[in-house]
Amino acid sequence: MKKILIIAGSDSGGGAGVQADIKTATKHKVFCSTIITSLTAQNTVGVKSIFNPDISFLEDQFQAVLEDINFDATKIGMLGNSNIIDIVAQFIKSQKLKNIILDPVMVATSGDILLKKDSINDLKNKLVNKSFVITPNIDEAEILSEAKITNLSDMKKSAMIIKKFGARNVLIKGGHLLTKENNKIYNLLLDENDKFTIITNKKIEKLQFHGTGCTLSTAIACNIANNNSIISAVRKSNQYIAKAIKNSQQIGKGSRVLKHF
Ligand code: PXL
Repeated sequence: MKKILIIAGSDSGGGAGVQADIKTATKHKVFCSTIITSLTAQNTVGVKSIFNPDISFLEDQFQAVLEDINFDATKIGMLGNSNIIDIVAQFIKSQKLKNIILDPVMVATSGDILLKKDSINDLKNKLVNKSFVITPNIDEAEILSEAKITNLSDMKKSAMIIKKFGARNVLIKGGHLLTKENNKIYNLLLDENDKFTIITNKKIEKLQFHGTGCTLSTAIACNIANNNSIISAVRKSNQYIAKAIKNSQQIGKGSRVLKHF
């Protein structure tokens, strides 16, 4: 059985974060251990409050899991602040964690802040260079590359800038970009051979989904753990998320949740 390590925040509502990650890994028949960086009191409408456990408890989680288990890939989601980023970067280095899938989570679908603004540079300097693939959405790509994105050509430029920070592969998710063909979403992969691949999805208008970024990055981690190439891992994960979105449901008063299984 393949094993992945998930380093991410908890979403009490169950739609995103570690809860979405575990469902995704289970559906992929991959075992996952979880290091919880942050606890959010949240539902499908929004985040009420955020509690970050002590840094020493974060270290204990890393030590407990890593002295016992070897992982085929690691997915990183919500980190919260610079202290957490530091510890994650230290453990990646000291434990030689490989196949890092970095979802640079900054803001929730509801608009709530999940990474402090002043920590973005630390994310950029300490984790992007350790990642096998980074998976920003349009807003995150704009922030990381400090460049506005209004079309596919801008997405390519932004991906090249982010790759220069040291990520081996960059996947920019185009869901938040309005294209001329309004029914299409362009996802852009810039791979380790500097080749661009565009993977399209059908745009589902006027609906908001919760947990898509978490789900996609964990699906990629599972597919990489299963020895897929980056292009194949992204394509398969894209098919998985398209189906989970197609079958999504309104379970509360806010965003729809994905059907992971
Ligand atoms: O989708 C980003 C995300 C990541 N992690 C946690 C979240 C969310 C979005 O709400 O709650 C814990």
